Amino acid sequence: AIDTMIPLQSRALWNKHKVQKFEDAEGFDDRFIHHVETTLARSLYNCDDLAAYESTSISVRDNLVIDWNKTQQRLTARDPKRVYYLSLEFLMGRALDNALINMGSEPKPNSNGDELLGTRDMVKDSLNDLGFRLEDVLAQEPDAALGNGGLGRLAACFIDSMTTENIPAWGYGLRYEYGIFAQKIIDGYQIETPDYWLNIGNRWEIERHEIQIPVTFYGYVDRPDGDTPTTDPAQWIGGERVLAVAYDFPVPGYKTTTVNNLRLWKAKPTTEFDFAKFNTGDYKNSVDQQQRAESITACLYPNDNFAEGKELRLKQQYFWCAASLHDIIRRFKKTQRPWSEFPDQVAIQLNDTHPTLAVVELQRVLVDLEKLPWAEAWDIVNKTFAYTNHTVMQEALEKWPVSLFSRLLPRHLEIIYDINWFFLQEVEKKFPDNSELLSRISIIEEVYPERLIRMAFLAIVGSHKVNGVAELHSELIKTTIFSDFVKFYGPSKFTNVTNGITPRRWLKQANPELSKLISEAINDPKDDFLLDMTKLTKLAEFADDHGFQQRWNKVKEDNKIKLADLIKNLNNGEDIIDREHINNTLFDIQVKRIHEYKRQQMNIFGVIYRYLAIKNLLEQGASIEEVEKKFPRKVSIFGGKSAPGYYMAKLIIKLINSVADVVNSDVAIADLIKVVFIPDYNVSKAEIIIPASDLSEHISTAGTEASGTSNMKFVMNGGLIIGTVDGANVEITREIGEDNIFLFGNLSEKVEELRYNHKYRKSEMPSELKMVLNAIESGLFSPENPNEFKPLWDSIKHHGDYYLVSDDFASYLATQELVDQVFHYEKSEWIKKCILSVANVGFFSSDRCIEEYAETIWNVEPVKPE
Ligand code: F58
Repeated sequence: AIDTMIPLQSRALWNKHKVQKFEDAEGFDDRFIHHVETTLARSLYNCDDLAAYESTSISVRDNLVIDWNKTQQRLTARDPKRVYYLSLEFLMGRALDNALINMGSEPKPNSNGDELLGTRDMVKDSLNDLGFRLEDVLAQEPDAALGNGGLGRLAACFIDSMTTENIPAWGYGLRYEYGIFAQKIIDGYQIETPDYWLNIGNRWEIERHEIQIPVTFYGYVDRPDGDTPTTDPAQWIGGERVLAVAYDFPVPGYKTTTVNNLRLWKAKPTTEFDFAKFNTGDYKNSVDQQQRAESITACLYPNDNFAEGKELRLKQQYFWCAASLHDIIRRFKKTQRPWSEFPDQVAIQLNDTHPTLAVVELQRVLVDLEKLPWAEAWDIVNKTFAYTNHTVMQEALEKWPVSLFSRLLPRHLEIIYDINWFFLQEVEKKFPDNSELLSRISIIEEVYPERLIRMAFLAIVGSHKVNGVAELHSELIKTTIFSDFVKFYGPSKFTNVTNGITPRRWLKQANPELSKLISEAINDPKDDFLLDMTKLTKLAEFADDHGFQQRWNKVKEDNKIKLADLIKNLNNGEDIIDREHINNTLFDIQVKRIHEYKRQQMNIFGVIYRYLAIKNLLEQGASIEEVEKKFPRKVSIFGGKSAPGYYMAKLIIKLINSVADVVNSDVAIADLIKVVFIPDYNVSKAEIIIPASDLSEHISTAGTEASGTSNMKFVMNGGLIIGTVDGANVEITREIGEDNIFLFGNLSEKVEELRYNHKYRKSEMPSELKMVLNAIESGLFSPENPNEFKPLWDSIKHHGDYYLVSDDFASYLATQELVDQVFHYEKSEWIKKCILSVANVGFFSSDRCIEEYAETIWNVEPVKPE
């Protein structure tokens, strides 16, 4: 039932003053000036770009909020099943441009009636008339960088697609005051500086003062009826209490008026007062202690594929799970349905194991507070949750010490023990007398000096479906880390949903010129292909068309110029890239978090090899023209952050920058190679970098990259890929065709054997790699400190080469040679490959991905606006 707080006789008045969206330029101008003068208290005489950004954002937000309210009213009336996507990270990037693209429902004729204008173009013209350039206005917005990498960006693409698909969905996360750190490069080293993204306020969020949820930590468990079993209701008497305040971010969908909600929690002190402290005159201390509540949501942990076992991190997780579940349950209870219907109304998706405590918290609420029998409660829990795994790497799998749990969450620990006890009973029943299996599959790892809780196992046991994020990865989790669970549950609990990306941000917004060329070519003036990417297949008809190829290439060249401009700006106005030859310079890009498994070290070794080979040819008396035939022009572009405590990753960054210094200043090689490290890679830089690539590198050791999603972004933007047979590269190959991708290296089936060979020194290092390592060891790139990069060569030569660089290096170089050949001597073939790739990239839209989740895991239906 819709809220009826306003008396019936007052409603007419409300309806008479119904707030309206702006629909045209007039309406926008009006709203814009209104907000400049009232909300911002500025005027025509002191409105700068920042004020224009703020006023535009508030005006756009007004429209979104009107549709947001309508969406919520519709859902309250229809009360469908809802999806809750729990993610500790939402790497949203900027909101304004995306909102302008998404909310532009139907393009309308401009004032002369001679052109169809979407909302973005209309606002652009309006801002022009008002004295501003849209580009400058958009650039004022700081990135919302509440995530580390792929996992956080996936969550952002998913809420875009869930809204576009009209799925009743909520995102739940934390409102960190500090997002991922900003990266500075000083003398070639990464320096981290805090990202206080709220510095200029945040015009997109709506603070819900009225939604404040108390969350408890520490304390003890009380059993009112004496020594009852732990599966009976108990009372948790908490120690510390903090409040979770809701901050809402409206999420627009493309070509729909559905607006969903991303709800992020901020921690703040309760208003409870410590009288004991106050009475002893310790007022200041008592206030200070309360103030510490805020530290819970102060900071995003900056690790990528590494689990940090800090108490504050576990506090973040519980704080967020408790608040979100409370909110979900409150919404469910409004409808007065019986608890048995909870799983028909609620689907909760766990984005990795970070929200696994929600499983335990729901069981606690049902048993302790709602007094449901254990088994009945557990059945509800199990039907409600599903879990997505994003990695097979041991160091990234969360395990929490039992001792920490017993202090911070004593009742939850009891419940986990009971969940495990019932689970192991079932295992024992199915596989009697198999104590090895029991200890392998147990949620509790019995290791000295302390017992650990395996969160992934808890997530599996608490969920009805577990999915990997690409086919290869979903197979690997079944045969490696979760194989015992497949034995016990059978294979049907495990499934695959290959990742996807939103074409609104990653094609239309990042690459407007390519998007325009496509919509013209396939005769789709209203950009419906952004909803139905199968329409792109029509592009294949133009793959051989010489004129079309030239227009295609012109778009690429313009994007490369824009990237060259960005690089110039970041380099204090000094140009690194030779503008004259930009079209026949291959832009070779690897941008992603820096990690040994992603093998940026192999890429830079490849660059070093090329440099040494060129120097050798020149020394043997070859002319630069002759050398260029063998090693045509190439710029190697890197970007990405290292976790602050990840020594090897930081050393790789330093090596890239040191190589850049030597190579870029070597006049003898006459611009044949340039090396660029772009500092502070983030979403808004990605939107400039990705459309400019000729070739991008996705070269992880086979079996280590769960999916990768930037590989999809690069293909969607008309770039080719050099990659290993890993993650989603496999399916990209299947979709776009193996002629259109440069694959190399060992397959994942071989990895174990190769590692074994290294261990027993049965493998040879290829001569090219020897040459590279010798050069590094000679101090060529660190003359003042020849041993600076010792850990890098040691890890290959003496520590077993875990990431198998020496096994893949030769085929990597050979494949790079092939790349040069096609790019420089068969350019038309190259462009054809790019066009065919885009024509067949449709599968990787996150819309397809969300449809799969909705059908096979969530069992939810869209609710379309009337
Ligand atoms: C990434 N994981 C995978 N984790 O590495 C990548 O292959 C995949 O495409 C992507 O997820 C989406 O499925 C990832 O980004 C993290 O950043 C975690 C952050 C929190 C700590 C543990 C790692």
